[in-house]
Parts: sequence; structure tokens; C-alpha cells
Amino acid sequence: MPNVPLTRRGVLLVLSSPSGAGKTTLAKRLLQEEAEEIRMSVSVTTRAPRPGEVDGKDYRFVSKTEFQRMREGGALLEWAEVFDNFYGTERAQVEDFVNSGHDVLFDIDWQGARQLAETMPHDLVRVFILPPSGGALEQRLTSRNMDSPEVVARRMAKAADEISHWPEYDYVIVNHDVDESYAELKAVVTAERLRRERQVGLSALVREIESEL
Ligand SMILES: Nc1nc2c(ncn2[C@@H]2O[C@H](COP(=O)(O)OP(=O)(O)O)[C@@H](O)[C@H]2O)c(=O)[nH]1
Ligand SMILES: [Mg+2]
Repeated sequence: MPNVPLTRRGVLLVLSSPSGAGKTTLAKRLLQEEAEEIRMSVSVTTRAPRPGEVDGKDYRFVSKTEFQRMREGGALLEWAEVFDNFYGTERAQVEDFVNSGHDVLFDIDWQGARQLAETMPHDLVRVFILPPSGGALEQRLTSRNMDSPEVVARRMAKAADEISHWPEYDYVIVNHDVDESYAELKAVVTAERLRRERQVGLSALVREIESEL
């Protein structure tokens, strides 16, 4: 009987979208359903926590001084400035997840996706979530009711900028319906896990199969 452990190289899955397109909902659901296989990259940020956000779970909230220290010390795999706040991905966290055989999910913007494409092109899978329309996006941003009208207006302006980067992604999901979009996201993850070059245990399995023929 072939008894080769089928190890595979984890996928670095980047989900980007304009604020309010449904990315966080899709990410949370994927993490819940795939809790064994996927880990969330919890970013560090200098922005203030929103009501309900938990330090260490939604973000690791740090001061600007601390962020700068991390950036200068090379602790960040990528970082970006968004709305006068800094956001970044801790290198050590990602390495731990990958080394323990997990896929890693990133909720980061186009600037982060671009940096990861330079440093880890073979592991990266980029998915962009589009809203079905501009009106739908505005409605989601307003009804969320967590931000002041000024902040909502700024986020709408920023949305146009974020959307302009859609051609830099490998997959695009138009979020008409969250269940449908989720099924599409799962299909992407399943297919990407099956890519030959990620299935690093395959040659050993094939050798064993061949030896039995
Ligand atoms: N490059 C980069 N972008 C990030 C990181 N963490 C969060 N972001 C992005 O920063 C933007 C603002 O995030 P946030 O303040 O949580 O507001 P949101 O737009 O409602 O999700 C979103 O596009 C996030 O995807 C990070 O570590 N790196
Ligand atoms: Mg978000």
C-alpha cells in the first residue's frame, strides 16, 4: 500500500477589494470553514480600533513609533499607508504559518499585494472582490454606520483608486450574492491547492506507485 504523506506547499491567498465590497465577510467565512488548513495573517496597524474590534484578532493595534520600529527593523513583509494610517504584515507570523503547513489568508490592499508579488511570486494567489455596482458599495459603507460621513466619503474616493488595480489580480469575483461569491472563492482555493508545483509530496508518491507496477 502506498503510504506517502502528501505534503503540500501552502497558498498565500490575498483578498483585496474596495472597502465595503464584502471581503471581510468572505474572509471570515473561509477561515471558519477551513479552520484546520488556513490561518489569517493579522496585520499590525496604527489606526484606532473600531467598536467590537479585538486587539490581536482583527488587528494588532500599535503606536506609530512601534510601527516605525518594526518597519525599520525588517519585521514587516509588506506595509502600506491608507487614510493616514499604517498597515503591515508581520514576517515572522507568515513564516510560522507556512512552515507549519498552513495556507495564509491576507486582507490587504493592492500595495501589499504588489509587494508580496515581488517577494513571494510562486506562493501568491491574488483575488479581487468587486461590488456589483457603485451604488451598492456606497450603501454598504453608509449602512455599516461605523464611520463618520466624512470618513465614508473618503472611503468612496479611495474605492475608485483601489478598483483601478483590479488588473493586477489573478482572479476577480463580482460579489452579487455572498453565497455565490463564497462558492467561487472556495473553487479558487481548491484549484490552487491542486497545482502541481504546490504538491511537493507528489514525486515520492509517484515513485512508490511506479515501484508497485
Ligand atoms: N498593504 C496592507 N494593507 C492592509 C493591511 N491590513 C489591512 N490593509 C488594508 O487597509 C485597508 C483599510 O482597512 P481597514 O481600516 O480595516 O478598513 P476597511 O476598508 O473597512 O477594511 C483595507 O483595504 C485593508 O485590506 C496590511 O497589513 N497591509
Ligand atoms: Mg476590512
